[in-house]
Amino acid sequence: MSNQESELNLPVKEKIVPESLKTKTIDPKDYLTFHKLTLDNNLEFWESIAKELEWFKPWERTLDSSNPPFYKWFVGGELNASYLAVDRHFRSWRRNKVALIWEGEPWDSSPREVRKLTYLDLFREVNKTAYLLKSYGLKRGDKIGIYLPMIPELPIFMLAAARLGLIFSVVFSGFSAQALADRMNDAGAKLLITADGGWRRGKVVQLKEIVDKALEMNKSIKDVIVVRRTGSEVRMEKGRDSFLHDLMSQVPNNAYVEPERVKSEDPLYILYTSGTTGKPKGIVHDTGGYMTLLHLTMRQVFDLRDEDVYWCTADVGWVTGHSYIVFGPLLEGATEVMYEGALDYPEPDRWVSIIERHQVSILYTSPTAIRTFMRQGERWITKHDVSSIRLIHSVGEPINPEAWRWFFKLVGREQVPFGSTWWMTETGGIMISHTPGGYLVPMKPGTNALPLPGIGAEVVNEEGKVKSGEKGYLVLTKPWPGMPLTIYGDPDRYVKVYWEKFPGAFYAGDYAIKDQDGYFWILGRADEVLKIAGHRIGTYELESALIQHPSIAEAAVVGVPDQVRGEVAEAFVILRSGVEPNQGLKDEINRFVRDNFGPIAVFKDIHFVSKLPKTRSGKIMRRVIRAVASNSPIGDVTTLEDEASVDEIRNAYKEFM
Ligand code: 6R9
Repeated sequence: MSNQESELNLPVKEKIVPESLKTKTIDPKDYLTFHKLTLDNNLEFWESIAKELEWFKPWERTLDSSNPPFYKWFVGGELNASYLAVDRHFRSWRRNKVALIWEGEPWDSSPREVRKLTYLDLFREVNKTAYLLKSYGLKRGDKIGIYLPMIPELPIFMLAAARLGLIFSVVFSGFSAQALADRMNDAGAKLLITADGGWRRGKVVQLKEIVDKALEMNKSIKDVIVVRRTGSEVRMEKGRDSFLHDLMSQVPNNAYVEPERVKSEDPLYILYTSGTTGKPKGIVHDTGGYMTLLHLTMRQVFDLRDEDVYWCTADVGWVTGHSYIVFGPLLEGATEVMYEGALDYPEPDRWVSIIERHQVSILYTSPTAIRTFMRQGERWITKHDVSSIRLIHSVGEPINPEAWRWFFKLVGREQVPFGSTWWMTETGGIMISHTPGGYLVPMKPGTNALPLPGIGAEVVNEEGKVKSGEKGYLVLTKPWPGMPLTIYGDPDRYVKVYWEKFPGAFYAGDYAIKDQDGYFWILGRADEVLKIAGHRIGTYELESALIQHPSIAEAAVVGVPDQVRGEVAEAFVILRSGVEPNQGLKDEINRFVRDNFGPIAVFKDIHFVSKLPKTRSGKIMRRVIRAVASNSPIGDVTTLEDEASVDEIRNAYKEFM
């Protein structure tokens, strides 16, 4: 039973209303009355939000639902995401307002590396970069890949691509060559932007080397642009690779590139995310619907105002960074912090010092970060002044009530709204929050609270019946702006994965409970997807990485709870005949997976077994392995082919405990 479930079984009396913000709270019942109105008048509601953006051409049809589930929002409308995030502020009083406060990871460099970019700077950089991309002959609809560390060039390239109507696909810089190659192949990207290296915990990650390896497995990429970040020696391939600074010296300083008038339903980006089986899915997001949802959530969930300093601690390589570092805050003309490295480098209070030095007022972070801080101890926080913080949200996985209370006390000073926003790569933006509609509902530690205005969410059982107070599946009951257009290159899979289990509703893949107040408690994935330190990884992807090792014949991976990371992977492998199982081999396999998949693959352990529990049709029964690993009842095993396999897992487990 997870923490959330055990809390829920107690009568939940604890509803926290911060004293200082009482005026802005709303009774959940009143909110739900309003929420119902936004569902009953759904299109009118979304029109009223979309109207607040600047459109080159107004839309003719709010929602085209002629071919479900391939919904199209704001059809006929034309806009440009780069124009909205940059030009609009450049043309307003915000021209000299700071957009990005970027802080590099190296700590002892003097002066400390902090780069501030105003909206004017951003406008110049984005235009010059768009000019450069254009000189490669790229045109609207072409795909490019971006594999960069957390440096300002990352948002700048995304915005420059959007300006030209190019479809970009960012790959998290913690992924290794194979993962990068797979994504670039699937997207058919023509150009790749990378860096010589990136800083992580004081060490250089050799990104260019990884790119060179990936491109041995790719044919679509013809050109590579390399940003100089660490100054590492890199191999440059003639006719393919160029340094950004060399290219930029040819670009006029006052370059201006007219933003393309893209259609609302034109794709803005493809972002790969892990599913239950097979290769990662390329989630395609549109432009008009996506920007509309970001506008709503920045205004309401984050209550963003011009005087705020906003900081989202995610990496731009994941959806949280796409929506809540790049497009959301810039769309609203925010001043935001972007930090390059590890939150606890070189000391556990790096992140607190960032809050204090830049006077961060809105913080968006993750449960795994909070649990890490908790383990490091409160003295790292109390030695700094965090009183600038006025709002906190977390994202990525369920937040356990202990971690919530600890952070609420130490950083929230028991005064500020602190929510856990539920959403996913597919939804484009936040769906469920403690501050829906711009008002705070009383907080209950561990919950996600209520769906946003216009968003229909329910918990249903296997038959699709709505359930209150019982564990079931989370579904979204109405199309929403920001929803996926499709899975890139595989529309059938899009239908199958999300829309077939509960016809007419979007199946999120999460277990959830809706309580007596209508609050949602998202409990975790209902499928074979892991959230390791908030990073979404498919067990299948890790299994594929394992079986590429020459000593491994078969592999099964399950998720097991972890105090800090929330969840980690545990592997059970069958070795090829003649291979000796020993600790050395284990270490080597661990290294192999990290090298081939990326350092985010964290195994708690790797067990050597001679059989895996399988169904008679040969499918690995991960459920059985998970039950053994978590010491809970195995349940129905009538479909199991060989019961001895379970004993073996049990023994493997005991041996290494
Ligand atoms: C934004 C993001 C999506 C999965 C999702 C769920 C989990 C995210 C959560 C949460 C409980 C929260 N999740 N936020 N679970 N409370 N506040 O994380 O996207 O990487 O696609 O992952 O993350 O399990 O299904 P993504």
